[in-house]
Amino acid sequence: THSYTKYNSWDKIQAWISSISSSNPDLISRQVIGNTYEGRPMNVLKIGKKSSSTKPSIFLDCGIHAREWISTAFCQWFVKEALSTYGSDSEMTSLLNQMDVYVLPVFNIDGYDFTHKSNRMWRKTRSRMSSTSCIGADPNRNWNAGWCTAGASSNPCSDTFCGSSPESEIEVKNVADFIRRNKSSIKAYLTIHSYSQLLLFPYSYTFQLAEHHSELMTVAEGASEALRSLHGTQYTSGPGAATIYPAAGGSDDWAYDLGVKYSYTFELRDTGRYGFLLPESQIKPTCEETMLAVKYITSHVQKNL
Ligand code: 0X9
Ligand code: ZN
Ligand code: ZN
Repeated sequence: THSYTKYNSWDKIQAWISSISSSNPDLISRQVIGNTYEGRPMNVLKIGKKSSSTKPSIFLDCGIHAREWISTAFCQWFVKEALSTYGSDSEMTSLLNQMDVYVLPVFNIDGYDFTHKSNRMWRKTRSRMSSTSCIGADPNRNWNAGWCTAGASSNPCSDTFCGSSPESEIEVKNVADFIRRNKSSIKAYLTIHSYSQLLLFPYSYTFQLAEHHSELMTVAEGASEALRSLHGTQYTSGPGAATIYPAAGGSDDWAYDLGVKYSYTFELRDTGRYGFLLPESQIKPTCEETMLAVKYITSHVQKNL
């Protein structure tokens, strides 16, 4: 059975997606944006008070990288918190009244399933190419943003393989199409990874500063401060290239260059003691503190609509 304080298998998450959407028709609607390489449906949950007109929105995804299980846990936590605090928490109520939040609970479903069944440390998609026996591409090197020019590999056997072309991975194509389709409403793009305790923003494909660098930095520092206030967890904020490493073809840079100004990549706990194998006992504190940072960003976005 599904639990917010456990790392749920894809089968459990899929059942959870169905049941939570049908139990909360006033606040959640869902849509399939396409299937994964292996044919699993990619569900996006739209969370927000129903409205006759299109609301401004935020796109949140988890699980781009298969082994980053705390990321996937966070999207489920976010949905639960949104539903359970709407109407009592003023920030959440205001957010969901004014905006919709699109949540993609698991981006790389095939990879995530593979980490549960075969190889816990798998990172990439599970796509096949006729030219090689190596499997998958890095779904955070496959976007059309300086594609494969830095911090990515053209070797299909590498963990950072950029793919045969931008959006060669069907999961990336499905999400990119969705964001392009809803571009006029999407005001923020938030993507959750682990680990290193960082709050990153563009650019990662170049060391050049983004046009909105100072605002993005100020908001990131405010969000990190909010996060730290709960359990003392320290985050570092900054542009990806200078803060973690140059790496082209990432979703945050792509969304930003499309025109989504508030584009952030979270790298959740920890700093390496457990790394990707973060114990389940840390799901609750990690998700609680991350909620504060996400809400800090969404409040700033709302103020600047
Ligand atoms: O390398 C990545 O894709 C991310 N780190 S991870 O350890 N989760 O793999 C960082 C992504 C930062 N943004 C871009 N490189 N665009
Ligand atoms: Zn990652
Ligand atoms: Zn706590």
